[in-house]
This record gives sequence, structure tokens and C-alpha cells, in this order.
Amino acid sequence: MATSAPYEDVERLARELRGGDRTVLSRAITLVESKRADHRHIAAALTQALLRETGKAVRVGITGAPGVGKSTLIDGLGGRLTAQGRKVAVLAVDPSSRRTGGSILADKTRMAHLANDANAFIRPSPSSGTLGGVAARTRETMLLCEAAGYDVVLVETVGVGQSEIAVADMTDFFLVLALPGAGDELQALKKGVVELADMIAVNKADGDNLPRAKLAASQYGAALHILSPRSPNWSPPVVTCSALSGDGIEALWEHILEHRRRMTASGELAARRGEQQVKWMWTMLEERLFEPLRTDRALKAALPRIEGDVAAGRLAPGSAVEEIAELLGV
Ligand SMILES: Nc1nc2c(ncn2[C@@H]2O[C@H](COP(=O)(O)OP(=O)(O)OP(=O)(O)O)[C@@H](O)[C@H]2O)c(=O)[nH]1
Ligand SMILES: [Mg+2]
Repeated sequence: MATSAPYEDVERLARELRGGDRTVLSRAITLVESKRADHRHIAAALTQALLRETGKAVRVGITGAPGVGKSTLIDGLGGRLTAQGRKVAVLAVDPSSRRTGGSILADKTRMAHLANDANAFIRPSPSSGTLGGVAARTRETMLLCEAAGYDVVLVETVGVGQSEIAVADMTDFFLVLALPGAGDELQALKKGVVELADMIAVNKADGDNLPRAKLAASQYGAALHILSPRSPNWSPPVVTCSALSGDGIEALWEHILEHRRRMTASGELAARRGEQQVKWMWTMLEERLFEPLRTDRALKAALPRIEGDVAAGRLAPGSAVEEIAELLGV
């Protein structure tokens, strides 16, 4: 790595990235994931330089409970898309620690076809940091992938905490996967997530599961009916599919393309992306402003005493804030 092109040469890195070289793409992603201030600076210059090349991909967010079949679906769908000549990037947002260590291996073995597909690029979730930070890095990675010529970006998130919202905020289409089953399945899906959904797909609709999958789909359909849709031009469909057998996967993609046609025609796609850009500006700004709170050494050293004093009633919370602000020089 020491002999590779210097990071400082943003123009060169941008040029090489446009050429679609995967090694360069990986290197650029490592740069945007870096916490070093100088890297951060170059990463910002790089995304600015690539601004015109970004935004061309179909961006799809995919969420659902652990084990629902997200990766299997992505493997199957992605494979179909690369067979049609598309270039597919697969990213993940997983701020929890359950992926650290074996993450690359886990994601790649679960996407066995795509992992060996020259037209697919799989990048696991940045492994540490706050949700805001992890998601912001993933979003920047998405932009780099677009600049490198990937025209479909699939972002997987397991949906812990607020990660679905972060993924919905960086994609054009938000797909919620659900499991077959009757009754309380609906309760298992968080209401806020259903409200974000552009489509619900009941996966594992195969074998003995098929009748239960159809039943679940009709229940979700009824539930969605009550909610007011996100867009006047789109009622989120509820479908069944089998990521394993491939049944329904083609139809799934057709819905995504139809949504895109309608959102483009109505101007909503451009509007949604514009709003997302501004939201991301704020997310990244908050990240940046909060950074010293997590990393400042003097503050770290003083915090146990300050918190102890506040807890014991010796120091008013307001005075503690003043003291902390002074320590940080803000
Ligand atoms: N029968 C059946 N099994 C499936 C289907 N899709 C996935 N599976 C199985 O379900 C298990 C979990 O699949 P994954 O694709 O790893 O699920 P995931 O949602 O990505 O899981 P996490 O990333 O851990 O949240 C695997 O054993 C798959 O083979 C399906 O359509 N039908
Ligand atoms: Mg997975």
C-alpha cells in the first residue's frame, strides 16, 4: 500500500475511479471510512470532484429481521441484474457489533454468486462508530460506487435501532422483507418501518410456507391500506417471493422500475434526493460537531468527576455543561 498513488492527488484518484477499477474503488472507500482529519478532508474533496458522476444509480434499501433472507435475495436479484449487463454494488449499514471480525466473510459467503461476479462489488458495513457515522460513510461509499460505474446500489440493513431510517434516507426505493406467518407477524414489524416501505415482500414463500406467505401478504396489504402512502403516485405493493428459488424476484424488480418511472415523471425522485442531500449535510455536520465529545482527552479525563458531581447534586447540570464547553473551547 505504501507505494500506491498518494491520496493527496484527488484529481488522479477521481480519474482512476471513473475508470471503474475495483482496487481504486476499494482504496477510495477506505479513505472515506477513515477517521483521520486529513483523510476526511480529502474524502470531501473527492466526493465534490465526483459530484457530476454520482446520482445515476437505482438505489434500493433492503431491510427485514435477522435471517429473513436479505442477503439471499440480494444475491439472486443482483445476479439477474449483472446478467442483464448492469453493474451492481452491495453495501450494508450495520452499526451493531455483531458483524465485527467475520463481517467480510459472512457477507460474502451469503452472497456466493455475487461474490464471484466481476460486475458486482460487495462492501460490508463500516464496522464501528455511531449509526450516523456508519450511515454517512455508507452513503459516501455509494457515491463512489456510482462514480465507478455501478448503476444499481443495494443497501442491506438488519434494522436495529434507527438504521432503517438512515438507509431509507439514502435510497430511492425502500424494500421491507417479511416472513410468512399469520397473526402477530404484523406486530413484529415496527410501524415506523412499514410507513417507510415502498414495497413489502413476504419472503420464503416456498414449500410448506406458501399458504402462510399468501395469508401474511394479504394481512400486510390490509394494514398498508389504512396508512396514508408516502407518495400520492405510489401505493406500496405487497408481494410474495422466494429468494431461494427465485420465484417472484423478477416481479420485484419490475415494481422497482415502475416506481422509478412514476417518481421520475412526477418530479418526486429529484425532490426526494434533494431533501436527502440536505438531511445528509446535517447528519455529517452533527457527526463532526459531536466528534470532540467522544474523542477529546481532557474531557474524557474530567468526565467521571463531572458526572459524579452532577449525580451527587454538587454540580448543577447547567454548570457542568459550561465547564465541558470551556474544556472543548466551544
Ligand atoms: N426456504 C427459504 N429459505 C430462505 C429464503 N431466503 C433465505 N433463506 C434462508 O434463510 C437463511 C438466512 O438467509 P440470509 O439471506 O442470510 O438472511 P439475512 O436477512 O441476510 O440475515 P442477516 O444478514 O443475518 O440479518 C439462510 O439459511 C437462507 O438460505 C427463501 O426464500 N426460502
Ligand atoms: Mg444478511
